[in-house]
Amino acid sequence: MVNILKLLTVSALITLANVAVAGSQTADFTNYGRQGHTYNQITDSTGKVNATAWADTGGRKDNKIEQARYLARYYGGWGITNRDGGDGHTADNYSGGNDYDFFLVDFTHSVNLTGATFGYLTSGNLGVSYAALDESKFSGSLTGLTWQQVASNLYSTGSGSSAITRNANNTGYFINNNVGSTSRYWLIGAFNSVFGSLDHIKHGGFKLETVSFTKKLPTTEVSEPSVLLVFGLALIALAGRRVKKA
Ligand SMILES: [Ca+2]
Ligand SMILES: [Ca+2]
Repeated sequence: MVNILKLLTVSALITLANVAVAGSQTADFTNYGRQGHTYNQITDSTGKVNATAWADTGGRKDNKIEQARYLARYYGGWGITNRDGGDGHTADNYSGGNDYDFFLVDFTHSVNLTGATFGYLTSGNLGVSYAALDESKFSGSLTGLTWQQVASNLYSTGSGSSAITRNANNTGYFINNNVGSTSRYWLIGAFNSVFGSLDHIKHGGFKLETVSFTKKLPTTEVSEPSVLLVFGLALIALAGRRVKKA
């Protein structure tokens, strides 16, 4: 009986822990593709979240967005090389004509983007910008738009910029506490002030490893009745144990 009680108590605690983090998920891109090879689109480890790359390298003023030349996986994660000459490997905002390299992440259902991790960062204080695209207006392609248009409420339901917290070994992460919007389509890229300004942020770039998100509607992987059931069984076991002792 004591063993059953322990088992049920542990089960109840694990169940509670699952409920507490239910809905928080991570799209991990680190195992997709081959290091050093180039791609137009990448997919996370679940096969459900896709990402493409974009930059403002088009148009006469070099301000119109078009798909980047390629995505490539490096030791520190995924980088973007845009269509302007001399652009660096990172998703950046300073090389190759100071264009802004962005990942467009397609989640297949509406989510709230809650953060991202980066396996490589350039030096200095860096920022990341992000936007939830309006599902009812966004066609699936950014071609021909400007970042200003994307940031406006014509295409975005919410956007912002955050400083990247730097870890050891040039890695880092950001946590998004600003945008409550949900969308199937999220942009995440090198800091661009049209999405929200930041103090003391220098130009730079990153290589992306994962993005974190929560589903639009809270989904509990373990339903509430089953939590009650496990607790109920634990209580019955406890009661049984006390009766035996008495
Ligand atoms: Ca780049
Ligand atoms: Ca440009």
